[in-house]
Amino acid sequence: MADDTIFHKIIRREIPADIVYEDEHLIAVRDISPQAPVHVLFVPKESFATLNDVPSSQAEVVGRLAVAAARYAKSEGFAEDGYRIVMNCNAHGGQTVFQIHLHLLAGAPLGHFGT
Ligand code: DGP
Repeated sequence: MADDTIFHKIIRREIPADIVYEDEHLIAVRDISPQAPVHVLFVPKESFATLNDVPSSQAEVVGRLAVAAARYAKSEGFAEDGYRIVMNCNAHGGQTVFQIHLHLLAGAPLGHFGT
């Protein structure tokens, strides 16, 4: 169901999670299977299964995720060293949870990809 993913359950406090930030628009939780020393997921409270489902009129939903990730990086002191943000979409993108979310990866040099 569109509003019954693992992230909706975390937002509703139905399952435990390591929540590092929350406001009226979004929640940020540590990834259960971290791919970097810092791996935090920024999830909007509005339901969108994939990035394909976000209309232009609601572009701020995605913008808020990116700005919240950058603010978190600054607050945790790794913004200067840098970080990566990623949003996977559908099968070829490797998306496994169908509520949009931004991955923030940091804490070590991540190397280049896609080249
Ligand atoms: P994606 O592949 O882009 O859909 O990323 C989904 C991420 O969600 C993946 O990195 C693992 C993470 N994840 C899956 N289940 C849970 C969970 O129950 N709790 C937390 N914190 N993260 C989860």
